[in-house]
Amino acid sequence: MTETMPGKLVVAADPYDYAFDVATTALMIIDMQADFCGPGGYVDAMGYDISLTACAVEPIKRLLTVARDIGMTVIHTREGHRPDLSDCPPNKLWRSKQIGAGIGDKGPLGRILIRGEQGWDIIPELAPAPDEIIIDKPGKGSFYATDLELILRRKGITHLILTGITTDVCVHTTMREANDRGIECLLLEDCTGATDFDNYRHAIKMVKMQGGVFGTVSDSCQLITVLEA
Ligand code: C5J
Repeated sequence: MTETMPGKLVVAADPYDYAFDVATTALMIIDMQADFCGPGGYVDAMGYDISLTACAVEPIKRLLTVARDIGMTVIHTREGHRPDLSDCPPNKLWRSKQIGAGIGDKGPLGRILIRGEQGWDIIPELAPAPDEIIIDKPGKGSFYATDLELILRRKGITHLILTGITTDVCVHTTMREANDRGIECLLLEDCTGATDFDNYRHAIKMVKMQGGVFGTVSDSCQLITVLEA
């Protein structure tokens, strides 16, 4: 690891370079579940092109290997609901049914977005290691109705490197929630994807507005170069 600022690692990013310490930074891998990027999952059932979300798998995998090697905190999230749907807001439920992929309905990977089902699981390529944190969330944001904030505070994490899917929904919501809590965020554009390419592009652009309204944007190659230097 190279220090290019006193006591800090710095990765080139847009609209500002991202300075961080490994000890106070966590790699967040958001919702890399079969329901969001696998054949037969929720996104597939809605008729979207899963190659637009699955494209994040390989870059995240490479970065995860490096993060594990250097001992960076890794946090995985999973969106999903209890089998009785008691934690699924009615508006989320009826909208999913309206598009033909009802939460809780049976699909090729089990009941859609239900905890414990095959589609809800994180894909094997990115399976969490036993010591990694997993946050189960009922909503789009990773802070809502979870213990994420408490865990970050306990671990002294002040910086989050965001990866996962989908860029415009769960990644963006989490980034906004984190940013409002004073957490310095870096989004890696090759480690994320959306169900619509224009939404992906615009979600990245939105982060960069106003001098970095939600944080800053780089890619995994630039980050890995800094981490391995
Ligand atoms: C969505 C997510 N898109 N993980 N969830 O419903 O972004």
